[in-house]
Amino acid sequence: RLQRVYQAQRQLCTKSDEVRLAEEASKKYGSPAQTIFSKVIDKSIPADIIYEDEKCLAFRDVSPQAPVHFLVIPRIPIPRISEAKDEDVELLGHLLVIAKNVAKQESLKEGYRVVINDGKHGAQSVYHLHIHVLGGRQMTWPPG
Ligand code: TR5
Repeated sequence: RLQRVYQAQRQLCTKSDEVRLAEEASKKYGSPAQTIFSKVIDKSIPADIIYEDEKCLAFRDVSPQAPVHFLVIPRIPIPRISEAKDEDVELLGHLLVIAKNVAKQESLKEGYRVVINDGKHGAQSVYHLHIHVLGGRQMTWPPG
């Protein structure tokens, strides 16, 4: 049901609205607002969680851009990769290792793409650090 509501909202958006949404999100950033991903972590909203441990979790993207599209997020709310601290080195490494392990669990044998969007120019729309993993189809380069 959540996915249907979300997709109905998204269908009202054009491609340039995607950029506008990201711009609005980047303006709001700076307030200590909890993002939607905090609610995924505390399980106050439903998500299709495919892996979790004490540091992070992985769940399917509600608006998948490939046959397999999941996100890996830290439990602590780092807003964006550019705001990560040098001391986060171990956590950041952990997130990448989990992205790789879950990609294997998802049988992405032909390869996949790993993406982190940062800020307005990166078209980030949720200000809780997340690693996208997309696979199950041929990707192209450069990204839009
Ligand atoms: O644009 P960026 O890189 O910030 O990526 C945010 C991603 O979060 C997008 O791919 C969205 O489709 C995804 N997203 C947004 C919501 C959401 C989600 N994935 C799973 N579950 C979600 N819920 C419950 N709510 C969202 N607003």
